[in-house]
Amino acid sequence: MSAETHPVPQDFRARIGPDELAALRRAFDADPDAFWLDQAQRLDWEKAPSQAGDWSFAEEGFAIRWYGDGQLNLSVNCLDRHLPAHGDRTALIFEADEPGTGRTVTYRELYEETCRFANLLKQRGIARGDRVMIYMPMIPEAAAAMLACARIGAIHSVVFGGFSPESLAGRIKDCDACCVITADEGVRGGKYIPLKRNVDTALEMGDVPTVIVVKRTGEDVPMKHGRDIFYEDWRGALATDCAPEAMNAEDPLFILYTSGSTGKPKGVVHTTGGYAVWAATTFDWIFDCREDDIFWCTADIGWITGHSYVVYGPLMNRATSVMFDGVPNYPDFGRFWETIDRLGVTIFYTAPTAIRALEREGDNWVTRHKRSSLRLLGTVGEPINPDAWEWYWRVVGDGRCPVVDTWWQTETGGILISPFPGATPMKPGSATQPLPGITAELVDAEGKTLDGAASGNLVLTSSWPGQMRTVWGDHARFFETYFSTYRGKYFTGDGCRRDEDGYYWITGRVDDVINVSGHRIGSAEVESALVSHRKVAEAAVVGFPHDIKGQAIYAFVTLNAGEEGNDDLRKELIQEVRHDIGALAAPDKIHFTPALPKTRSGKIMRRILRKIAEGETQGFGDTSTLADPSVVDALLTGRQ
Ligand code: 6R9
Repeated sequence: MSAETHPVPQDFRARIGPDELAALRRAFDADPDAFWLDQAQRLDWEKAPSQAGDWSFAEEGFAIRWYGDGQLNLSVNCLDRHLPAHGDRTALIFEADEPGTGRTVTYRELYEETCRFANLLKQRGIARGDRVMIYMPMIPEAAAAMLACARIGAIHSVVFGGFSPESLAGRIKDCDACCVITADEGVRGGKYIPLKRNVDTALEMGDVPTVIVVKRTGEDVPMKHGRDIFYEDWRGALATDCAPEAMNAEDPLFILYTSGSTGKPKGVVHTTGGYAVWAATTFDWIFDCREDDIFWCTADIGWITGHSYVVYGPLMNRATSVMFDGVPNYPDFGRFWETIDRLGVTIFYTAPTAIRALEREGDNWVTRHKRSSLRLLGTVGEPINPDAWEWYWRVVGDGRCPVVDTWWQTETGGILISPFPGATPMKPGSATQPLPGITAELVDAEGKTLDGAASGNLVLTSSWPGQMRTVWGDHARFFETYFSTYRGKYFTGDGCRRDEDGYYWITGRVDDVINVSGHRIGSAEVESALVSHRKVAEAAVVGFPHDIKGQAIYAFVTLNAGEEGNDDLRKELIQEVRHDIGALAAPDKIHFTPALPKTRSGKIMRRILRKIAEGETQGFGDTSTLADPSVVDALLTGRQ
């Protein structure tokens, strides 16, 4: 790992410099409650909170509460409060798949669209506390749909358009949703995605009373009478005002499903007040966004990054946010940089996997575009290797834009470890230091706290406003997943090294979550898709290093007696995973093996499988606990 330090570029001036950052840290240390109440003042509250956090990590059945006696509406904070002086300011720049075919939406227009949507939801009987699924492309109506839910107090759950009907159906069932908002089709990279048809397939497994369809391409799609309506058919008759619900700070705002080590995806629940404070605060601190900035986060709203840094964080801060409905390589590998020049993007936030994929295509795609508007770059989603960091810094940013490597999770609501662009010297590959208010620790396998320079597992010892509150419908699972490994501490699932300067270097997941192109895939989910094929007896799935994706999926599969493992079956199995989960979870390698390495008690030894997937031929550690040590030799000969 490179330990070279890059100072804050000389010409980069940010609101928060080293002194301001030090003052924030001091303020937190001196009086955490006052510090957190101070941050809450960024928002407009219907009823201002008098308390900050109220939480414990140690008790089962515990609750985490922030700003418990406060009341607010998040859509008001994103929209209404900006209207008197800034209604004509651009809120969203929609950048469609075909370059130059998008449009801009002002704060007033987004407010009106949100109110129309909210009124339509109300007309369909949807009320405070109801769950609404959003399965949409990256179009302004998707942001309006999220904000409309927030306005009436409905709980949204956005599902990425790349997930299969089966996945969508599972989520609808888990949170008992009463409405799906979708589009006729999506368009990405010139390809059409049959969103409405996917919804129809999902609803065959469990119906809902209302489906609202936004027309994106105008494709003729089947509509079920009484259930399905086109938004456009109603839009003209809907009022452009809608009184906001006063929500309690701890009322749920959204559920976002994410993969863990075990079982099916969990519904991560974020509540209104704390999430809003944290998304607004971190957006302001880390992106230093000002009046004349144009902010572009390339994430899809189906992920937490899209929630916090395409929609809520930027809008609460009255920023101009780009909503990109394309891919980095369409129409060519210069798409990002061409778009940056055309829109005048000043702050650009993307994923290491995209950076690596574009770096591979050569500097020309970048340097033929000016990029002179850029002043700040960011990354998120997975560890960035120092080489890719240097390329991003040197070629994309011409060595003048700070790079903020931001570590956080669906569960954390917003960024927790990151440089402040105007204050923190950068080390390529390190997310640098925890933000003010965040208390991180490294612990060893027994839970002992490690001091100074050390490697261990990353835990957080105190709560912050953006922390998830529960797993939807399963509070015991919340406790079990995050607080039972190290009693009294939140376990992130990530390994981490801290260097002699106190910089954090996240090394990746230490649990059975595989990070493919920044997307979390649970090995258990892929295994269950594979074993649902009638020829498969057992499957074990691990990650292995991949140049572009960071990690890719390696599946070990044993077949039922008499079945033969060949390329046709490999294709069928990949199809099975695409069907059950989505293309993003498709294994890169499928390794047929007569047996899996198991302990005498029947536990699969993934440690050995990981080594084999990584291409190692020896050094498997202690294999004496294996029920049948000869399995390892058989595995080595069959490697993919
Ligand atoms: C925001 C988001 C969370 C997991 C997390 C970690 C990895 C995210 C990272 C990073 C190293 C960074 N991760 N950012 N690893 N450096 N800057 O990605 O949320 O989809 O829930 O993934 O992603 O492993 O635990 P989510």
